[in-house]
Amino acid sequence: MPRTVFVTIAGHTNAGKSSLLNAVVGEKIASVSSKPQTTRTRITGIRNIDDVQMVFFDTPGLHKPVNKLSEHMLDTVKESVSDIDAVVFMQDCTRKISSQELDLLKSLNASKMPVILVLNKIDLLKNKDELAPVIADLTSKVDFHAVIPVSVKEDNGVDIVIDELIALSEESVHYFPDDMITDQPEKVLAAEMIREKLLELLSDEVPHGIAVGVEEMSEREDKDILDISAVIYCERESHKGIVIGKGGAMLKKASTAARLELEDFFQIKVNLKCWVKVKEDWRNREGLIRSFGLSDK
Ligand SMILES: Nc1nc2c(ncn2[C@@H]2O[C@H](COP(=O)(O)OP(=O)(O)OP(=O)(O)O)[C@@H](O)[C@H]2O)c(=O)[nH]1
Ligand SMILES: [Mg+2]
Repeated sequence: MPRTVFVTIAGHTNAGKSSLLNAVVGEKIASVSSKPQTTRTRITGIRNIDDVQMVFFDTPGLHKPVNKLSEHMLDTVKESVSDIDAVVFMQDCTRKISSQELDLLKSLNASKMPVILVLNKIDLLKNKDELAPVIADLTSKVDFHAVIPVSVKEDNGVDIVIDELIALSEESVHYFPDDMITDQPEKVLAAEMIREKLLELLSDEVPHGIAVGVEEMSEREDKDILDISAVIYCERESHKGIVIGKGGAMLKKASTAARLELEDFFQIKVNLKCWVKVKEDWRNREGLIRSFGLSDK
């Protein structure tokens, strides 16, 4: 009999949620960066193991809202933690839990949602004994269905998370074709790969004010080449100069890194062209947020 389990991955920004999604799906479908607020929308990842279809929703990280985009991101988290079978709450084991995170956990407890606490980044602990007080503190405040220390980076413990979720699966038809790994269209995947490179390469507030749109993506008829043209939007004229860099150096570095990843993902030679445009203060403009696919309201 087919079984399914729907799981939302939630937690503070930078905890490693998208890293976990990529690890469980076995392909890099979500952008990962050391900068906070990397994920902006809900990303679906699908993994099939024997008769069980596991559907994961990666969500934006919890943070203090700073603009309209932030508010949409936090709404996405709220909307993603109902009508599912379990929440994987991801916590960086080296940082303290905030009241915002505790509020979410308490509301999940109140709704009787099974919550699996995944304590990530245990590779950063000098001494594994440091985990016990962290677990004692969290379990005194919240009821967890299970507590699993992991290091996604070192692929340590991810299989235990999967086993725990399989145990929560229920008999039901599979909602997605068995060869599907994500609901993200190819243009969105490509745009996110470009944005990820800019997030890693740029510093300060510039990368957070970037949106990327892939305008064209087509395979040539006469050659095995995928042509991709993308527009990088930033919030200010001064940011445009930073994104392009001296003599175009920054843009070249980012687009080369993105091209290599695109070639690896799509398994074809890629010709990537990027333009940079300014959309003043777009993160506070509803129409622009919507046009970038970052809100459906
Ligand atoms: N040391 C260590 N770093 C990790 C581990 N897992 C993820 N990271 C790093 O943590 C950073 C954040 O990872 P993401 O997966 O983007 O985190 P996220 O929770 O999706 O972040 P947001 O989308 O901003 O909410 C990246 O630099 C990852 O490489 C881990 O197990 N150990
Ligand atoms: Mg993320």
